[in-house]
Amino acid sequence: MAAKVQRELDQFARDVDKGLGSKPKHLLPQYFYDEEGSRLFERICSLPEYYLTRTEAGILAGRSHEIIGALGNENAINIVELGSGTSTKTRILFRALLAKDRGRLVRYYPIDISHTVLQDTANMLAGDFANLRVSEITGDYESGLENACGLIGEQQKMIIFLGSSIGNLEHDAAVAFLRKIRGKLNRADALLVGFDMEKDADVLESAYDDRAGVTARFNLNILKRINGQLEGRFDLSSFAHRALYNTPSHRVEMHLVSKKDQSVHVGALGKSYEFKKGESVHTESSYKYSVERIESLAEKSGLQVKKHLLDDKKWFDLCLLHAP
Ligand code: AVI
Repeated sequence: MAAKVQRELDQFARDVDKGLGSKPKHLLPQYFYDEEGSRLFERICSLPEYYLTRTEAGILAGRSHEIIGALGNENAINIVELGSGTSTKTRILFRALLAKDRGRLVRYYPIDISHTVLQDTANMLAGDFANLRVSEITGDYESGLENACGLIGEQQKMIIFLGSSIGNLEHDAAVAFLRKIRGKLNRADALLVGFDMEKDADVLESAYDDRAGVTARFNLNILKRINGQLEGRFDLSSFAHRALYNTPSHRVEMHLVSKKDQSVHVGALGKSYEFKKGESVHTESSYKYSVERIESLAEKSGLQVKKHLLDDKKWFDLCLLHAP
């Protein structure tokens, strides 16, 4: 375990050095999620401006029969969730699955990198749903998927990837990721992916720059993490959070903008990094989709869209896919 922690820390150090040494500077969004970052992200999900979570939950609640319909009438159903976190939205699906046919058994394989969150969630779910069997899998998406599919064998399954997490992947990475999933899907299986749709720049930008400043703290937390884990000397008050919708690239970008000329030392790297006043560090891209671009992404990944489940405003698509 100690060796694993050290390996992760070394990788963090290499990624920070590479990102801050690049032009333009960047940091990888995966590093938002330490304990504090994960807590802040949970808060973001219930902010009035961050419509994504409640819109997706609304689709799950209102269209659950169509989602369940993709699974046929098996007595036992396998659900694999990538990046399950606290499984809050997935509960909506369980309620529908287990209420519709009380004799049914659902086997749930939540995959997440946080072992503690997984265990707490698994215990709570097992207490709340009698016919739910939870086999939690700690790990990254790839190894987790491999494990879950090994346990499920040839039985029918649905793989779910909610929350518009696909939007944090660049196009080629999204194709590669979906191709990996495609390789695990049999004919009767289904894939459910949450895509955030393109909309007014104002709506998008306030979703990533809320009035209470929670997203700003979430963004700045990456510098706090460098301070805590890599002996960084970032003064958080001399960087500003910025969110903008890059229309031609179809993505919301988050940046940290230096408020002054400054040099910041990172002890673990034995180096200082220079920032010009107004210079920005790109910390996250959140891609927004259209129905056409979802279909083209599916096609490039060897998948086919079975159904687009959109809310009334067409702000979010919970897309059902399968392997043709
Ligand atoms: C996790 N991911 C889908 C979120 C998003 O909307 O891109 C992360 C996030 N960043 C700022 N707010 C939320």
